[in-house]
Amino acid sequence: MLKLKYRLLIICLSLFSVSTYAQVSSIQNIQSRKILSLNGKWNYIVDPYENGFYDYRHDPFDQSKSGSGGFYDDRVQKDKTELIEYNFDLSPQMNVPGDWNSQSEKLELYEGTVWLRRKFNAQPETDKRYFVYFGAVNYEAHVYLNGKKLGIHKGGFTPFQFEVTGKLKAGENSLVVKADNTRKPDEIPTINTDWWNYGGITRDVFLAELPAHYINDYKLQLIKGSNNTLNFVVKLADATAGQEITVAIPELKLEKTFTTDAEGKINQQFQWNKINLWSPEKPKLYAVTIKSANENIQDKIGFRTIETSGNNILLNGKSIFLRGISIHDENPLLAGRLRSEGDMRMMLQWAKEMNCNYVRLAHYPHNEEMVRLADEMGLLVWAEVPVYWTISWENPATYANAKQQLTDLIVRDKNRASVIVWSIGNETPLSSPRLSFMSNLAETARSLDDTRLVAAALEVHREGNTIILNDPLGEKIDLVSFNEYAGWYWGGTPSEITRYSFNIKYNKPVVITEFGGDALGGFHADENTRWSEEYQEALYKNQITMLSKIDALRGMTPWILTDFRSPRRQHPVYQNFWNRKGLISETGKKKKAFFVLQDFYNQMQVKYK
Ligand code: GCB
Repeated sequence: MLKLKYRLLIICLSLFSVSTYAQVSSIQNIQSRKILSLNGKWNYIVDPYENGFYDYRHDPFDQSKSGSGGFYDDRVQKDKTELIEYNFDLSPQMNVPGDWNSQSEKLELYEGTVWLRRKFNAQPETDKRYFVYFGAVNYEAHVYLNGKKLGIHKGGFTPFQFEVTGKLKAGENSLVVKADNTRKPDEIPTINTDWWNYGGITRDVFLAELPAHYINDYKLQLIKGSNNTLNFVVKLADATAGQEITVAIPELKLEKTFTTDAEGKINQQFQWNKINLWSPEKPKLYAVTIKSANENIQDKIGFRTIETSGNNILLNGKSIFLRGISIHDENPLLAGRLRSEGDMRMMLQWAKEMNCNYVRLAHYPHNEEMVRLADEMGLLVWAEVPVYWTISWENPATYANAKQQLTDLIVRDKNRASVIVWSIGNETPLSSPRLSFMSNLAETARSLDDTRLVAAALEVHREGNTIILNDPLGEKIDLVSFNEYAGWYWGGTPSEITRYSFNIKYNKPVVITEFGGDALGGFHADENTRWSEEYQEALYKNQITMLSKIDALRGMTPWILTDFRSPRRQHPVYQNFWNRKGLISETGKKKKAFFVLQDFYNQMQVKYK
């Protein structure tokens, strides 16, 4: 009985302490703040039994009375009698940012806990606030500074930060992260996906030094439907009234000063007439400064409008065709998450070579740097959250998690002109709990940002030779956007698929979010032979013929730019843990179908000039 009481107490204490960790909302444009990079070599310990987290009764050390005992203490043996069964200093190192799977053969298929530690020096000043910022950790991160827990974060693709003011030491500090990429049914994504579950600290880590009343978030964008009215929003980290904030765009001779209200906020609209609008053809970005008495934040922002009208997508008021391709956050040549600007540029450059004006960054938020590059290179973006396949639709915690990831994505990327679509998910199976889950996500996206389109990659079904789209979620979103795999998973050989026609319930622009088929780069045969480049080429030709029958067709992002790693793809000759639907192979060679799509996009470019 006593034991049960004790256990209940521990559970209550642990719930209490989880909720008391300081959760701060995302700091906008971290790169432009005063930051110390904590990237580089981190020592790591692989911990499949979570030995550094639980004691031998499986109670977490960080919930014990002393709060210590775990690997986050980062202890070293003081004398020869002392027993310590771990040692970060003597453990191997890996690169951060970087997934662990691609850095050690032993970890290629590993799913579980790895502890990572970085030491750094700091000289904290008394009137400043300090934060550790993570671009992304997959999936669950427990973060400790100098042996004290800062907090927990779930979600593998969105940024988070913890305040360390008063916790940072002058001199050497030890930052320890327990990263756990175990797949679980109630998480976002769930246990089943078609991509590699890369674990670790996959994006930048910074220590940020900010003034006491720092600017936490800001937005500068055109309001919905206007090409000359700007909306300027600022949120200070605290409710300081009367702070003057100036927004300036020297090139436009624009300079305006506003004062924060009682909540520490500014939300103002004003007209400016000489703005050159951003488009893929002319990706005009303006140098923008946002200044307060103690801060000077630099950004590069483009301005454009996006809306739908009947079957058309209007960019800056003009009907466009989205010449797109889907992309995963993975470098096919080195098989790992994209690690640097060079990696990201390579992917987007390939899309440009295909004459794309649009990319689908599937199936989760990509790096902030990727979206900034799209801004710079002139590529429109579909940005997505990993609400993928069969999620736990009825679990409120799962919904809260999905909503948080969507919110963090929108908060992070709302100043990027390239982003035109917030996607709330991919191929989610019809049911009424799913419909309310997804409808609520759609509403969340709209309430956070009413200037972009909201969409999801839906599914179709068939009756005879008719492909039908009537998913009720179609009513709540702005595009008829769906995946269909005619010629690969169903519908016969590529030449047989042109018999299909479409029955689409909604009068909205149709954007095909996926079609495709696998081809092993360099394998040549006739066009009915699976896995050959000729099969994939014929599939693309016939898909284009079939899809061109849809009057409302306004774009597509075939699946996918490059081959990518997937544990679901096990054919020993043709797949070998690779999904081969790439138009570019894992050696960087363009397959035949690449040129079919390029040709089609050249025609569409002329048609929509
Ligand atoms: C899909 C999924 C995508 C898969 C693809 C495939 O429908 O959205 O994540 O990788 O099919 O290759 O089967």
